[in-house]
Amino acid sequence: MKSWNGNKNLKTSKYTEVNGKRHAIYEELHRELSEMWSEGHDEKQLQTTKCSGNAMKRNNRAGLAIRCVAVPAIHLSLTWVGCMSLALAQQAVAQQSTTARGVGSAADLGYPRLVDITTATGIRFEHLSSPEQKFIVESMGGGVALIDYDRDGWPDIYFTNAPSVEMALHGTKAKSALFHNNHDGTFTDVSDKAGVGYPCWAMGASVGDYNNDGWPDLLVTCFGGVVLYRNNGDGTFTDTTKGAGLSSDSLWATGAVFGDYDGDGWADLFVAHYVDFHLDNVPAFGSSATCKYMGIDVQCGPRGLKGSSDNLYHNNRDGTFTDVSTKSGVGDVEGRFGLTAIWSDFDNDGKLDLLVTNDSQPNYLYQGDGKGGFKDIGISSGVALSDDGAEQANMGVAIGDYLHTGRMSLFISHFDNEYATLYRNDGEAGFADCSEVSGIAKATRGYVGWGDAFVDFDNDGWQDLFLVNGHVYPQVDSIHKEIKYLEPKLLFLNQRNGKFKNISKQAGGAIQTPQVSRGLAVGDLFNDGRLEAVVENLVGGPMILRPEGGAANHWISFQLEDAGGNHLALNARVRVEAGDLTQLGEVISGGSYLSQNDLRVHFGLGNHQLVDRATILWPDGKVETLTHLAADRFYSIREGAGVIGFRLPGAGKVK
Ligand SMILES: [Ca+2]
Ligand SMILES: [Ca+2]
Ligand SMILES: [Ca+2]
Ligand SMILES: [Ca+2]
Repeated sequence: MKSWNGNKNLKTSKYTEVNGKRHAIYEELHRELSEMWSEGHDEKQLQTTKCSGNAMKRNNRAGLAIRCVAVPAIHLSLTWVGCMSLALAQQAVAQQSTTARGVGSAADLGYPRLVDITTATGIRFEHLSSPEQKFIVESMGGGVALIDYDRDGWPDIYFTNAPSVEMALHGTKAKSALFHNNHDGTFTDVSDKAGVGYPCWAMGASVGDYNNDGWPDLLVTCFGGVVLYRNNGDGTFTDTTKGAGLSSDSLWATGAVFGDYDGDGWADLFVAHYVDFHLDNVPAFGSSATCKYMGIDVQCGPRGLKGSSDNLYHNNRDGTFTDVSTKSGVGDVEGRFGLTAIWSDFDNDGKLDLLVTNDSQPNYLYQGDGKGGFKDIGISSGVALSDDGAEQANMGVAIGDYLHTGRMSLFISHFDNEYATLYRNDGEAGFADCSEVSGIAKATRGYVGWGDAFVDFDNDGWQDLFLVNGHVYPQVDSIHKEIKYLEPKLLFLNQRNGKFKNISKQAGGAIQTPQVSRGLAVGDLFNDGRLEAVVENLVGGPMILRPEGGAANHWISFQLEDAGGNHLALNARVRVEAGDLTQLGEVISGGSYLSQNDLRVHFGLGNHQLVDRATILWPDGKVETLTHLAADRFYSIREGAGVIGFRLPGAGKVK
């Protein structure tokens, strides 16, 4: 991409040296946001909402009227009251600033249909699976990563693959695949040239630049440790697992994520581990109480099996990592069934935190001190358990500021007898389970959820929710009329008032096609300003969904480059203001379920053709402000240098 050499619409670029003052910056940003929310609603009316009780704490500092944080060990439905009070406030603002979306078909709402374009992309890939899924290790895989490995500005796709136990016992491997984006809607399988076809019994993948050479590297999690592929910058990768000091990681790894927790400019690596499972001693199908489901024999686990501890690896800045699991406090000594991890500054104190979900056990939320120490605040923050104090399956995790409050909320997918959980971030390290009041709970019961995303398919500036499903037991088809092995996907429209509307049956037939889905990655595959969804299925081929039709809304996309190390700017945040819309986005490694979204930060802008102000909070705490950015462009931003290039939608239009 050429250097940026003049854009009439870009008037100023302000770069602020504020080392060590990140918290103050956040407070300032939130004060502004809170003032925006406060306009137009009756403060007195909201303060009459009852929020007393031992399980609640008043949290009135940030100016959002009354907000409540539940302590989930004590079962109170008052959490929902707390949710309602905020919802009322936001509804008032939504009605004032934007016409709230009513009910009707997706087409009535101007929402695009999600069309299955897999065949047209030329991608031919099949995740292997055994028909009976007799062992848990056969039913958990299928991650997908978007990685622009050749840095041509077009996301490429990596699908993981895994054998069955039978295949593995006979020494047969399953081939994972990397597909190069050809810029014309098609992809080419480059797995052999790239050298990433046979990493291991692969589960998931995530992206980070561990050696800070600017080339995104690929971390594959395996039933049996991790494989680190260094990107050589010439279309090939080298397996550097051993040299990097990661070959001692030999357990069943699931969600692995890069994040620079100590702020030294080098991306560190967290690896969650699941079950202590060995092919030479597999638990027999249906053999005990934990191998039954509704009275029939099924695979065993995770309950009844031994869990495995997690690992945090500190980047030594020389291509190697040091295991700091014990010292850091995130080592999971009790060995919970870890599945998905995600780094973000959840409490907005300027220090990176780590969320780790555990299957059928309480989640961890590790509050970071910025220096390498962590404290688990899962229970007190409200994200360890459901609102009624239940341990849930905790499969996939999406984060997003779906309410425009300047905080990252959580959406966690679960098992069929549970509901997917929407944890609203109320600040002060407190979350409220808003699944019921938001309308998510009812629609997600009955499905086994995996990959999930806050995603604005219609670019109206409000993040919708997308969830892919599929059961773990093929045997359910023989016993149950309601629950099936193959399940449809779910799409929820953000109503801009804290609620979501289930529009799954109004967004085209493709997502109604029942499948056994696992991974989900979201990104703008075709650089046209619309986000695609890539779904990896456990059984059979993937499904690539492209939004078609709907309103012609504007958008903007940012590719961030950190000047002080951490090249990919992981966990940098962008706040975008366009007219009455103020949104927050973040560069995130890993997440969803075993998957990796596009590292570019994309925002829908509704009918706004201009971003008034984009504020970038770099990982090192510096703040950069860009004003008057024209919409419908991809901007490359380098820390301290502002816009260094931009791209118009479509192929070959590089300015
Ligand atoms: Ca590419
Ligand atoms: Ca690299
Ligand atoms: Ca680091
Ligand atoms: Ca924090």
